Amino acid sequence: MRTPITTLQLPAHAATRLAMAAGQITANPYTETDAFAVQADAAAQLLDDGLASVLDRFAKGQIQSALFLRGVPVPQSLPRTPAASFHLLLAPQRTRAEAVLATVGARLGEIFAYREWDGGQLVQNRYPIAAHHGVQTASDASDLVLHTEACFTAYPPDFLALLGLRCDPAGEARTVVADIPRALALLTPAQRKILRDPLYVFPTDRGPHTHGGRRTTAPVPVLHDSGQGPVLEYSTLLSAISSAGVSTLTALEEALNRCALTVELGTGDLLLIDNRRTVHGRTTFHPTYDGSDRWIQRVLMLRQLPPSGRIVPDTRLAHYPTEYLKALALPV
Ligand SMILES: O=C(O)CCC(=O)C(=O)O
Ligand SMILES: [Fe+2]
Repeated sequence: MRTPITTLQLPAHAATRLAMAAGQITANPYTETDAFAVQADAAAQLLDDGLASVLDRFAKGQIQSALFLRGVPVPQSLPRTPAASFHLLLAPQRTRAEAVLATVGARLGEIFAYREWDGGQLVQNRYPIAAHHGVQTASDASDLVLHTEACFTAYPPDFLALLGLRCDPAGEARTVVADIPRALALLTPAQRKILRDPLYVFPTDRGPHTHGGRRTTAPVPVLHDSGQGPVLEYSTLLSAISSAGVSTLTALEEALNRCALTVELGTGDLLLIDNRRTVHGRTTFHPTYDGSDRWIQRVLMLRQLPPSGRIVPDTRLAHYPTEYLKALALPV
C-alpha cells in the first residue's frame, strides 16, 4: 500500500518572500532563455533563510530524496489547459508561475533543458494531450512507469522540480516517488552486484544490438558508483539479457514499489526530486481534453552545466523506437 509523502507547508512569510524574489524576474522563460536563467539565479539568493536552508540541505542530499512543498505562490487565474504541446502553441502565454518555479529550482542547481524536447524550453509545461494517448510520456494520461529522468543520456538531471498549476479535477493523477537507497537496501548483496553488470537494455527497433530476435539498445549496468555513492539509472521499461538480470530487475521493481509514496500535485504544490536518489512516475488518470485538465510545470537542474551550455542534446534520441518518435512528432 502506498503512503503519502512527507509535506512541508510553506509559512506565509516564506511564500511572500518567494513571490517577491520571483517578481524580480522580468525575462520571458520561453524567448529569453539565458536572461531568464541568470535572473532566476539572482532571485534564488533572495529567499527567506528558512526556505533557503531547507533547499540547500536538500541539494546536498542531507534530507529526504523527494520534498513536497505546499503553499507555493502561483497566480490564481490560469488560462484553460492547452490542447497541444506548449511549444507548438501559436501564442503561448506565460502563466507567471514559471518565475516562482525557476527561483526555487535555481537554488538547487543550474536550470537546463534538452534541445529536442519541448522546443528546448527551460520551463516545460505538462498536461495530457489527446494525440499522445498511449505513449509513454508525461503528456499522456496512462500510467507513467517508474523512471529516473533521462536515464542513460549524457546529461541526466541532478534535480527536477514539478509545480502543480491545476490539479486533476477527478483527483486520480498522483505522482509517485520511491527512494532508491531504501529500495536497494531491500535487495541482497548478490542482487545489487548483478545490477552492476551490463545486462540491461531497452527494446527498440532502432537499437544497435539484438537479443532473442529483437533489436535493443546496447546492454549497460543500471547501478554504478559516482563520487557521491551508488547511482541507479532506471526505467520499468528496461529488460535484461540474462535470467539473473531478469529476476534481479523484477526484485528491484518490487523493492521500488514497496518504497513508493504518492502525492497529488494541486495548485501551488511543488515536488522536488533528487534524480540520483529517487525514481518517479505517475498513476493513470482520465482527462477530458476540455481545458480543465491537470497542468504542471517542470524545471530540470544540473549541479554544473556542461561546457556546451544550458541547452543539451538528448543523446538517447537516435535509439528511441520509431513508433514513439512518430507519436511525439519528433524527427525520425
Ligand atoms: O506527471 C507527473 O506527475 C510526472 C511527470 C514526469 O515524470 C516528468 O515530468 O518528468
Ligand atoms: Fe519524469
